[in-house]
Amino acid sequence: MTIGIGGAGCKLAVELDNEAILVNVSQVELNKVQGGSERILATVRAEHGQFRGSRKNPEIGHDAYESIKRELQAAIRGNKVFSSTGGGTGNGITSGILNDLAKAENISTSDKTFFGIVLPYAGLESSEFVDNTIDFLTGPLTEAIDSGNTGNIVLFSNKEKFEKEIAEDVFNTMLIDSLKVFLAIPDKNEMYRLRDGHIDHEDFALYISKPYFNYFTSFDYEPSKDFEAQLDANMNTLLLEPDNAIEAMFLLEIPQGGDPTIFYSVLRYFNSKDVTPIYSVIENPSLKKPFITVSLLYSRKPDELLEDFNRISEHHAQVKVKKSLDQYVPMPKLAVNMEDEAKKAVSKRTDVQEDVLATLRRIGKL
Ligand SMILES: Nc1nc2c(ncn2[C@@H]2O[C@H](COP(=O)(O)OP(=O)(O)OP(=O)(O)O)[C@@H](O)[C@H]2O)c(=O)[nH]1
Ligand SMILES: [Mg+2]
Repeated sequence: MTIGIGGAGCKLAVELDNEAILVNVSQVELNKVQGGSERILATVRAEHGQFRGSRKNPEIGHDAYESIKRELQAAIRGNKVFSSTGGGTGNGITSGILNDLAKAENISTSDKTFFGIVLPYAGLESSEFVDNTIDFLTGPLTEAIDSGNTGNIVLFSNKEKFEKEIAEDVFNTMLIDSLKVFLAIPDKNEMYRLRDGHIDHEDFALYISKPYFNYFTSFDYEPSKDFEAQLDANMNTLLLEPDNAIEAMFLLEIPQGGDPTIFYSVLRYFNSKDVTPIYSVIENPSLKKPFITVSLLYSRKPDELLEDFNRISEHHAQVKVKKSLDQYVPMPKLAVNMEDEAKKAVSKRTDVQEDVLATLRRIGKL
């Protein structure tokens, strides 16, 4: 099941799933969305009926969350949530969800929620959108991830939409099409002739239940060329840039009768990064060239997340983001992909013990 929250969230949710549940504080906005199934109107204290949005004020969205909290907490379990961080409704209601998740105990793998979140392009969007995003990234999002209670989080960026002047509906289709390629991995694994490895629905469900940021991309793979160079050249510009992978997954599709051993060089690349990916090599008869879909799970601390957001901003907006960045004391980067490293860090650095423990919890070692 898919749940869309606020203007952008609802439009993206129906793009993925025509049966999506739609949530807003404005009846007008809910009526405008084509498709979807149930509509949930969250209550705000309005004098003349609920026809307006949260007017870019996350406090209004957050207040409204209280009225639908129980319903929403049940609905999101094991499902996908789409939202944006710029406005008041998506930001406020999603912050409420994340705050509650951060406090929750024992959320099972199958109950974890997958989040798709749209970030504004700070270069051309309003300063309220930027400020709301900074609060969201450094507050509720980070805390929920640190609690280990979310599933994967995909950070979509509106940068390309504004820079290339793409129509909103066209851009939404681009975002969701890109996500669909990643989500198709277990179906393709099941549908096509398997040549090596395998990623079944259970493996995939486990992967997307991990509390990390998920970056994915896909491209025609040239086995004779360096994999890392191809990965760099085929960045998914619809997503925030990833950090070093903690875990990874890839699906390599080869033409009928193609050489299945070309996946070893991809495996060797990940090995050189201390990552052991799960993978599947299948034969797709409709292909002329090998095609690869890669996903990386990575972790970010609040100041690093803001830096990523800053990197996609224009100069005048960067100054603003930088001011917020300065509020964060930079901490040495922790090696989160190895238990030993993390333990070493705990014993050496008593001052950052809490951060390391949060990291350990996040990677499932505690
Ligand atoms: N990619 C994409 N971004 C959108 C879309 N609609 C709005 N946005 C972006 O989302 C942010 C604004 O959030 P909305 O989702 O419109 O706001 P909301 O959550 O409904 O909150 P309020 O309107 O303030 O009640 C801005 O960064 C917009 O550029 C959309 O259809 N696609
Ligand atoms: Mg709105």
